[in-house]
Amino acid sequence: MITLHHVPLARSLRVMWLMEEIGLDYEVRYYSIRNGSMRNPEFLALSPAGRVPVLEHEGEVWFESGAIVQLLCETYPQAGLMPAPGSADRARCLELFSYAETVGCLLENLNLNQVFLRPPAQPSAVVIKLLNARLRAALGAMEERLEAAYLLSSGFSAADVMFSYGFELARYYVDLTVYPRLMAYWDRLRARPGYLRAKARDGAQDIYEQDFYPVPEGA
Ligand SMILES: N[C@@H](CCC(=O)N[C@@H](CS)C(=O)NCC(=O)O)C(=O)O
Repeated sequence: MITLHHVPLARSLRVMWLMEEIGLDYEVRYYSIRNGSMRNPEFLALSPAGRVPVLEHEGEVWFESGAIVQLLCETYPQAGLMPAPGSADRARCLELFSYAETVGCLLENLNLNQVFLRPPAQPSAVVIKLLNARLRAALGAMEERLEAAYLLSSGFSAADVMFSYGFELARYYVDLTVYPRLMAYWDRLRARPGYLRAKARDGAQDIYEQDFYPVPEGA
């Protein structure tokens, strides 16, 4: 029995997509960041910081998307989605898991400043400008480094699932067309049947009300 605790378009989408790539059967419990459902005691007992994803997997409870993705890859090694310890791409894969969260933290802070904060807690235009520049630098560096069809030379992997999730949110803050190699790569990923099955179960996002959130004037 596998249950994913999920918010549409949140980092739990990484886990959902990975489970589709592996071919697992799972149930989904849906939450919203906006409606208080993530503050109920039952959920907080599973997730110490009240965040998604949480995965209940055969009687165990796992949180943190990177850890869950790694645990799933190790539990189902036949899927071949993560290089084994000692293999050539292992270091690159683990670096990318953490790099994905470097990008994730920038996006989370942009979300806080430009989506969730409301007056009188005015967001700082200078902080937004800085976060946006750091996000563009992190994506630009990957645009320069991307040389093959996927991030690892061994082919499609969990590193692609972890990292490319950032595009789902970055598109609200950055003109992604300035990264043509990354966008061709993302198009390749989004054509995968596993991704399409995950998006069909993702649900309607209620995080963003606008299609794009520019850096405020005067920053
Ligand atoms: N490092 C954690 C971050 C989890 C996280 O912050 N999830 C967000 C959604 S993407 C969340 O649950 N936010 C709810 C909140 O901040 O109240 C992971 O990768 O799982």
